[in-house]
Amino acid sequence: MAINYWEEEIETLPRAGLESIQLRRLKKLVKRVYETVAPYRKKMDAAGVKPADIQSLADLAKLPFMVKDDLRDNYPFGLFTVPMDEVVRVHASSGTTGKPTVVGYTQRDIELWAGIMARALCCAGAGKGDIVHNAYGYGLFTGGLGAHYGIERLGATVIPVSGGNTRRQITIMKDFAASVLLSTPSYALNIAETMDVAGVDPESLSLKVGIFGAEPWSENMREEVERKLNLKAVDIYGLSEVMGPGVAMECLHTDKGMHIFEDHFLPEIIDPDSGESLPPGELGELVFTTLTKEAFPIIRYRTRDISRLIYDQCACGRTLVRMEKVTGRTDDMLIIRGVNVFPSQVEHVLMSVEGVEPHYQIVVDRVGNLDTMSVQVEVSESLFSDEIRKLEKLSKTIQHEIKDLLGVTCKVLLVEPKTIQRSEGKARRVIDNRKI
Ligand code: DLL
Repeated sequence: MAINYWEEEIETLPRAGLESIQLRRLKKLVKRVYETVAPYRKKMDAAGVKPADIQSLADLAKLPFMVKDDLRDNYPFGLFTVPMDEVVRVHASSGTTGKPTVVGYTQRDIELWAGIMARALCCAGAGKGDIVHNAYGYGLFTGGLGAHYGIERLGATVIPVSGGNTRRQITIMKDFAASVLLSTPSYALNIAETMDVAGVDPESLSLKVGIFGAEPWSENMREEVERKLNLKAVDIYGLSEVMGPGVAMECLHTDKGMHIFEDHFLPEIIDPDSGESLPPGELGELVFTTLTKEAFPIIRYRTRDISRLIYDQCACGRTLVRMEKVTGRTDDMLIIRGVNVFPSQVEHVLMSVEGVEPHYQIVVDRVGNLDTMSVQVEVSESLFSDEIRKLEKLSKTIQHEIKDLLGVTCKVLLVEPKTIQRSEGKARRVIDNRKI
């Protein structure tokens, strides 16, 4: 199989060359961020580190970490390094409570991202002439638009279908002879199931590869989706705070991890408890520093995703380090139908509703291939003895508020006071019955 590179020279650069590019970019970035963003300057001053202290890649460890709450504290645009009239786009993802985390892009960032996504698509063997069915959601989520610009940059044809209306998606995929499918892996399974019900034979489609990500998925799921959709399934990783989709991408020549586009995103693995850097190959929390982004660069961002870095030479010839499939997180973030949900956000909604007690439990399941979420919550004695109609109204209100804030539809079950098991330590807020 011919290997498809987007930027062969940089993707196959020996490590020494790559590291010298990384160091040059890192020094420039730290200086710029220190000079332009007060919250970074404050954090670096408190850690006693100045831009001039960064003389090697190992010096990165001297810099303070950034976490999701730093974005919340500077909501919405406080960490941008350029004036708003240079920001041409914003995206947002879930914050840990009421407010989303917001990221911004200059025109150059958007162009850079398109190029990086084109690289990622090439890893999956896609190119000009392909018809790409993009079922990632368009909107504040980075998936839809991020992939869209990359597909166009590649010179392929994009079908900007976004999520939902699965039957129509199947007709379009078939009639337009889509050769590449982009979606979350759970949505791909949902498509497969809907095809089965509708009696559509996967052989009648033209799909050759599926690029699935935005949520964890196992090797078993890969096998299932490959069989049911008659395609080769590859993994794509990314997060809004670092850019969006395309931070790392699996190639067709390995199933041992995704290549990180290291000339743009500098990875580290740390011990999530001590924050210490771990030696190559160890399992730990993934941390990223962006090296080229203008509007919203980020230094040492703790992703909370658990992975390890693989430095073996890949059969595809790319020298870029690989990250192992993400299997878990160090925090309690759930991904429900591709949407990131923090239990603290649900709590935030519940606590704003009168008569609701601070005792609740979130139950997540996978029914067929669809994630479902239900929230059980205690209501006060007086409310509970009220008429059914009032309770129904309350449960609808909660459901509506949750949908409004999180974008996820859930079932709400109001229960009598003292029915939810009390904790004897950490409350067990989430019961996740999915077997991924
Ligand atoms: O999910 C960006 C994306 C869009 C990636 C489309 C791939 C495809 P966020 O909404 O900010 O961004 O969510 C980021 O999703 O920290 C991981 O926990 C999880 N995640 C993303 N890709 C994968 C993957 C997009 N391939 C969060 N495997 C990340 C496992 C993933 N988890």
